[in-house]
Amino acid sequence: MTTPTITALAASPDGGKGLARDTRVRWALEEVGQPYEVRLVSFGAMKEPAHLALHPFGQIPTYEDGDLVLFETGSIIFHIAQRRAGLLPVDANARARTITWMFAALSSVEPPILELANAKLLEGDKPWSKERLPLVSDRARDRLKQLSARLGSADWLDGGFSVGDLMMVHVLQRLKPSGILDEFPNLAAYVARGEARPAYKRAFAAQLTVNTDA
Ligand code: GTB
Repeated sequence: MTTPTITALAASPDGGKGLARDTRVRWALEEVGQPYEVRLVSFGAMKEPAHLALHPFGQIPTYEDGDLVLFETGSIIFHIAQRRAGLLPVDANARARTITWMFAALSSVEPPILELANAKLLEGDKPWSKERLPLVSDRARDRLKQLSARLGSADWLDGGFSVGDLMMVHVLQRLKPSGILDEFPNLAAYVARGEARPAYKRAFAAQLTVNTDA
């Protein structure tokens, strides 16, 4: 087996809070015990032909393993989970449900959270921003209410910890500064459970080193 290489930002705008998406890929690799290498790229280099050949949208992370080049964290993490044991259940139906949660994190939960982050970061200075923000916050809140109801008092979304939880926890982390996550104590505890995993701690520490070794 070769050692895969992922790309990450040379300097993440969050200064090492683990919110850039290489962290979720690092976490998956740590969970399955797969050693990996990291190539750091600047915002400028991501838009250059060499990186665009790996990632059509000029983003990180990418994943290279021999002849295989992948982009999109959903695809990368699914590939990692399929290759090595630990993140996907063996039972076929449980596996299908886990994959469903991974898609749910990316397709149904991440978009309203990103919308809120963008409304604050990119549109905060627009004259209509103040009026729009409550609507965008409520959309994220509504989705979390539904997720909270489904999680209930369970530790994880479907049985034991899986790639569905890994993706969901990383997606939810982005909401922390808004205070909305804390409105749902079971979801806040769910995120804290994910962050307490040794594999997460290793992934977090690795990205932090990049962002503090200037
Ligand atoms: N759908 C893609 C995936 O899941 O892989 C999205 C990838 C993506 O958006 N990557 C970002 C990127 O390359 C890096 S994470 N952006 C550059 C661009 O689009 O030109 C970026 C990031 C930084 C900081 C925070 N934060 O502070 O909250 C969150 C995310």
